[in-house]
This record gives sequence, C-alpha cells and structure tokens, in this order.
Amino acid sequence: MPTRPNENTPETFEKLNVSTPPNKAGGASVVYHAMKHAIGKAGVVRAKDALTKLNQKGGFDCPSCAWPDPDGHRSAFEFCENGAKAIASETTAARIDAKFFAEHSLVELAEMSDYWHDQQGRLTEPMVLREGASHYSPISWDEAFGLIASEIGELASADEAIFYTSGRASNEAAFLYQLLTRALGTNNLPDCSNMCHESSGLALNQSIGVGKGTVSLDDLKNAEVILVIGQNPGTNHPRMLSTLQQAKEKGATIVSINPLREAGLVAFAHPQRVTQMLGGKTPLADLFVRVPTNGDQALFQAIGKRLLEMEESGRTVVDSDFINEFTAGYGEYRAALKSISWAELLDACDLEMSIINELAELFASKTRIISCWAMGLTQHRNAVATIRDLTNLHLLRGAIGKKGAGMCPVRGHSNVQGDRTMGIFEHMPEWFYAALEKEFKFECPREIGFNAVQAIRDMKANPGRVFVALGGNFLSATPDTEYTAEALRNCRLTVHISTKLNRSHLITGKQALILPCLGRSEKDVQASGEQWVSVENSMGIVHSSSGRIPPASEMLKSEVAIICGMAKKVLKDRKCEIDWERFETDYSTIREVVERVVPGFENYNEKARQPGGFYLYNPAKERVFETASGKANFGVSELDIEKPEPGRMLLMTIRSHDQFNTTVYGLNDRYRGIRGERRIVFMNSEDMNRLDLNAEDEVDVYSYFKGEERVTRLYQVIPYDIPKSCIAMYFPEANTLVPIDHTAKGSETPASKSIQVEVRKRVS
Ligand SMILES: Nc1nc2c(c(=O)[nH]1)N[C@H]1C(S)=C(S)[C@@H](COP(=O)(O)OP(=O)(O)OC[C@H]3O[C@@H](n4cnc5c(=O)[nH]c(N)nc54)[C@H](O)[C@@H]3O)O[C@H]1N2
Ligand SMILES: Nc1nc2c(c(=O)[nH]1)N[C@H]1C(S)=C(S)[C@@H](COP(=O)(O)OP(=O)(O)OC[C@H]3O[C@@H](n4cnc5c(=O)[nH]c(N)nc54)[C@H](O)[C@@H]3O)O[C@H]1N2
Ligand SMILES: [Mo]
Repeated sequence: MPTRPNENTPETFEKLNVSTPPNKAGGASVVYHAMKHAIGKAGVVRAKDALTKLNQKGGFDCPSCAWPDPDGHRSAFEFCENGAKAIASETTAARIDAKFFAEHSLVELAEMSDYWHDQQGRLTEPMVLREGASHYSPISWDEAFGLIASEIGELASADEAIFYTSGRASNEAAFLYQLLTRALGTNNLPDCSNMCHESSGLALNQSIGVGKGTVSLDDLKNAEVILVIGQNPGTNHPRMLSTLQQAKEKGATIVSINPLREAGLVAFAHPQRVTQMLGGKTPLADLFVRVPTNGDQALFQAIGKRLLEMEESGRTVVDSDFINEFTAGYGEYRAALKSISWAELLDACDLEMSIINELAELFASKTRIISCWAMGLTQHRNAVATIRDLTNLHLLRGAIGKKGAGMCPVRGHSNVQGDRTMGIFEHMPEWFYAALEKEFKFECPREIGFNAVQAIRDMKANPGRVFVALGGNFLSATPDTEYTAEALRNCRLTVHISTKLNRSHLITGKQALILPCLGRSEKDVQASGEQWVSVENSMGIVHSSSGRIPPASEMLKSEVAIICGMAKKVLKDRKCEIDWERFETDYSTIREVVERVVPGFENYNEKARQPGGFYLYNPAKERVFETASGKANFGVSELDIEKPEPGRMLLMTIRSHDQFNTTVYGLNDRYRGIRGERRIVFMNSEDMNRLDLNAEDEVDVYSYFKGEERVTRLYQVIPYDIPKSCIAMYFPEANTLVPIDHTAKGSETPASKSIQVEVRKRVS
C-alpha cells in the first residue's frame, strides 16, 4: 500500500508551466479566481448561499485561516480568494457514497493524488474497514459507536487510546472531546497545534506568561512598525493584507523577514477597491530582509546587541522604566549578548551589518512595534529560542501591552486557538483538571499525555492502540510519512471524523472507521432545534458561527453529535455525571458548563451571540505577566543555527497558493509563477549550476538526520530567487523527508522548515 502517491497519478509532469512571479497580490484576479473555484465546484446556488453568509455577523466563520473579522463595518465580501476555495471544497456538489467505496479498493485510492482525493467530493455515510478487507463497507452509526466502545474496552489502560484534534473543531465539539478523553482516563490529546504554533505558545508563556498573541486589529492599524516574519500572508492569511494596507496608509513601516520575496508582501491591490481592481496597488514592504533559512535567531540577537551598544554609547534606546517595573533577566540578557561576537552573529545570519543597523534604528526610533510571525519561525530546532529572542526586542523597547505594540503569532486553523482554550492539550494546568472534577464528579487524570510526535512514537512501538481523530489528516500532516504509516498500521482501530476523503482514511489500523460530519457552512439541527457553535480567532475574540446551507447528506451528524454518540457507549460503565444526551440535544447546555470550567466565559451564551462576539481577557495586554517570577522574562538562549552540512542544502516545506494544509484544491501556485504541478524543487540557480542541473530536470531528494537517510523521488527542479544552499518544496508531498526526531527543542514541533538534504539528478 503506497503511503504517498507516486508517478502513477494522472497529473504528474503533465502541465508544468513556470513564469516570472507577479509583483503584487490581490486585485481583480482574486475575485475571478474566488468565483471560479466557488461556482465551479458547488453549483451556483450552494456557493452563493454559502459565500453571502461567510464571516458576516450572524453568519458562519470562515473555515480557512484564523485571521479576525473587522469589529465594526463589514463589507458584503468579507472573505478572500482562499476562503472561497475552502468553501468551494466544502460545499462541492460531488459526493462519495458506499458505491464509490465498493468500486475503489484502498490500494487504488492510495495511489491517487491528494488533489484527486479532494475532487471526489463530500463523504456522506459512515464506513467501516473490517479486518483483512480490501474495501470500505457501510456501517450504521450505532454499530460504529459500538465498535469504538468495544475496541477501547479491550485496552489494558485508557492511556492506550489517543485522541487527535485538528483546529477546525468548534469550541463546543472540542470541549466535549477533551471531556470524553479525560473521563475515559487519559490526557492523550495531541493536536495540529503541536505541528504548528506550539513553539510560539511555549516561548510566549515563558516570556510573558500567556501563550497567545497580545494585539488586536486596531493595534495593527496604529502601529509604526510591523514586522512580518516567516509568513506568507498573500496565500495563507490574505485578509491580513488589507490590514497591512490600512496600517501602511497611516504611515506604518512594514518589514518582511523571509528567505523568499513573497508576492503578497511586495505589493497589494485591494480586491474591493475599484481603482485597485483596475491595476493600481499599494507597495507594502518597505524593507525586505532576505534572511537565510533558520537565520532568524542570529538576526534577533544581532538587533538586540546593536540596540544595547547604542544605549552604551549614550543614546537612550532602552525603555528602562518598563524594564525595571515589569521585567526580569535583563542583566543576564545584556551579558549574554555582550559575550557573543559580531563575527559569529553576522556569519550565522549571513546579513550585512548595514541591514542590522537599519533594523536596529527602526526599533530605536519607534515604540509602536508589532511582530507577526507564522511557520517560518516555529518549525525549526531553535524555534522556541528564536521566538524568545524576538520577544526580548519588544521587552527592551517596552513595545508590548500598549496601543499599537505587541506580539502577533498569526494562527493557522480557524479555531486552533479556541480548541486549546477548551482544553485540547496533553498538559493542561491543575486548575483546569480540578474544575472538571468539580463539575463532572470523576477523577481526572494528571499524567501528561502524548503530543503528536510522542503519539506516533508510541503507536509505532506498541501495537494495538486505538487512534481517534476529530478532523485533520494525521498521516499527511505529521512528519516522516513512512514511519507514521507504520505507527497507524499498528493500531487495532483508527477512527476519522471527517468531511472529505484523505490519506489517513487509507493507511489504517487493523480496522478503520470513517465518520462523516457536517461542515461549518451547513445547518445543524438537533432535537431542540437549530444549533450554532462558537470559535476563537487569532486575536482572542470568541464569536458564534451558524451554518446556513443544507447538509451534504441526510446521514451526516455534527461533530458534537458524533462525540456524544461515541461517549455514551465508550463511557457506559464509568462513574461520572455527564449528561451527553442533553449536550447533544441543545448546545447551549455545553456553553453553560464551559462557563463554569473555563475563566473568561461568563454569560457565554449571551456574549458569543453579540454581533462580533467578545474579547477574552489577556493579562499580557495589560502588562500583567503571569509567569512564575510575576514579570516578563528576558530569555537567554545560546545561538543554535542549523547550517547545511558540506554538500547539503536546507529544505523548507511550504504551502502553495492552491492548498489548505493537506487539502489540495488545485495545481497552481500563482504568486510564485508555478502552474500545473506540485512536484517541484525551488532552487537558487548557482546551486543548480554547481549540481549540473537545468530547469525542469528530474531529481530525487534525500534527507539526512543522525545517520538516517530518507528519500522522495521524482520532482522537477526550477530556478528561483531563494538564498544559496536553501531549497523549498511543498508539503505534504515532502513530509516523507522530515525525520520524526528532528523537532524544536522544548515544543517538539517537527522542524519541517530546516531539513538537511541532498538533491540528485535522476538518471534515466
Ligand atoms: N490558503 C491557505 N491558508 C492557510 C493554510 C493553507 O494551507 N492554505 N494553512 C493555515 C495554517 S494551519 C497555518 S499554520 C498558516 C501557515 O501560514 P504560513 O506560515 O505563511 O505558511 P507556510 O507556507 O508554511 O509559509 C511559511 C513562510 O515562512 C518562510 N520561511 C521558511 N523558513 C523560514 C525561516 O527560516 N525564516 C523566515 N524568516 N522565514 C522562513 C517561507 O518562505 C514562507 O513564506 O496558514 C493558515 N492558512
Ligand atoms: N512538512 C510540513 N508539515 C506540516 C506543516 C508544514 O508547514 N510543513 N504544517 C503543519 C501545520 S501548521 C498544521 S496546522 C498541520 C495540519 O494538520 P491537520 O489539521 O491534521 O490537517 P488538515 O490538512 O488541515 O486536515 C484536513 C482534513 O480535515 C478534514 N476536515 C475539514 N473540515 C472539517 C470539519 O469541519 N470537521 C472535521 N471533523 N473534519 C474536517 C477533512 O477530511 C480534510 O481532509 O500540518 C502540519 N504539517
Ligand atoms: Mo497550522
């Protein structure tokens, strides 16, 4: 059974077309591409009905990224091209039913590409893969829940069950899911955040006592300097570009720190402004800092060192009042930066002193500074240290906890932040466990559960686990595809609660279930009537989301109903006071309970329904730093830069413009000038010359880690504006190359942006 599709897929190397990347993002073409995707897939009526309710007050929350909606006025088109693609993929008219599974064996399906999988449409009925079977067959909901209960009943301990969550689950579903897991007796709650912003959460917790960002949209609009670091908003958070545009028009300086010159940050044409649809555009980034892959920690230390030198030379650049009143560890930080040489720092970040000076001058002359970042910082061995070094710069300047300044980790999945607030975490604080015990009268486990990487290692080493996933595509999203495949195959049962077919349904345990659920856009009617759910965006705003269009199939259940159905059977003999029936009937009863367990959710039912929702209290915003020291901590970290070993290059795995994580909507990456192909290696032309490669030559890519070798075959290399010795490939294809043990120190996030590789020409 292939874990990844190979050269057999219909689209490989059929239509590659490379052109010069455009010099702006947005504009009229966005409207065209959005409509093409939405209308092409969903049929005119479903798409239009869905899009008119997208991100409107009283409508449903966009299931794409976690960028917030404006607090005040909203335009009739409060969505972006990629939000429209997400909706088109969810509201598609195509369907996968029992007949589809009878016609296609698992092997056949596994050979097809991720793009093909997405094209097949929505899952419509529960399916089971019986032991030894080659095809999935239908199963009733009741029998499916019974199978999960009996397999979990066979386990020697609850810790042999693993409950994964992807960040699309609503607060209500997430709260019930962690409750089921803990009432069963384990904290094994890995989630997509483990592969995503875990490094940010940990670093911010250590530095400022809260694992979330500290700014609002309003702060961004009032900032003097905005750094956009290791992030490609033109593709992954397109609505962020309108915010950056507004900030820019008010005079903000925007700095992009990235190995790639991403089109969205070069210039932006607002798709809803008539003049800009006709070709005008706002140049965005004032300064592009072309840091080599993984050079950021050295860059941030260099800026810090330069600022401290300025201070020593008599200029006041350090905010001493803030440092004295609110921080700890300044002396150690200063000493550490003093002891590191300029030669070492400049070599590690491979930048000119003039760039360091320019950035330091920006920090020295302004105080309303915001740093935004995403996966370019979090998915490296030194990610936690890097984010702490970035936070140190804000502490030096007192650029946190005031208007127009602060930290802005830009979240990925639309409700990944809310899921964590609801307790999806292998290691919640003691107060949370105590509150669950008080509310539900069961003994809550205290032992720390598995994160994603630990869960994979555990399933690989110990046959017979039960693996349940609330959304997501565990096999393709996690590192080391072959290793993870073995881990999943080792399970006695794998269960996926999903909307669309994906590779995790095909690489299974001895038995497997696909439990199809409603998507965000769809009406959710339960015994007490129509239900709504709630989500928390990247800036800590909690608001309601009400699906509007009819479900893709009558046989679908909501995530909440599936969790309740499962829980009733799985926990049948457990002693606890949890009324699953009531939760399923009326979701407002879930919110009543959340109100008592999670601080900040008082009057949840009422507040979430207010237009625009409500902000959760974030102490760091008020300069209250809830760390052990009671102060914001300067972090002192040794410089730990991953440089390619001789003869090797450093691989970053990134998203194209036509995908949402492992869901592939199309084969183009328009803003990088790529059409028709995903099996691409982006390489500097000097490296291509050195390796005797011509454009579009076929190559295999090998990765190396502690004496281990991994390989993925058959890619085409193309020359690209990327620093020397760095290459880029798309995930999930390249995930086969990410070593399971190559993770960020502290957070265990797979270091999928700095992998040691060799690229070899294929001999035909
Ligand atoms: N349309 C769409 N939207 C999405 C997603 C999607 O797949 N599609 N995914 C969602 C999710 S879950 C997430 S987490 C976010 C991801 O959003 P991003 O983080 O923007 O996604 P990536 O494609 O991983 O891009 C990483 C960026 O970091 C840069 N980079 C790589 N290595 C380094 C480095 O060492 N230093 C610096 N400074 N930069 C580096 C890359 O060049 C690239 O611009 O987007 C969310 N939104
Ligand atoms: N190499 C490499 N690997 C990475 C990354 C990288 O940059 N490089 N990025 C990482 C990041 S940031 C993340 S967040 C993870 C993402 O990891 P996941 O969250 O596990 O993956 P997704 O691709 O977002 O999940 C897609 C699947 O979710 C299901 N789905 C969609 N909508 C719904 C819904 O409303 N309800 C339910 N129940 N299911 C739904 C569909 O069946 C779809 O196939 O991947 C990580 N993996
Ligand atoms: Mo993510």
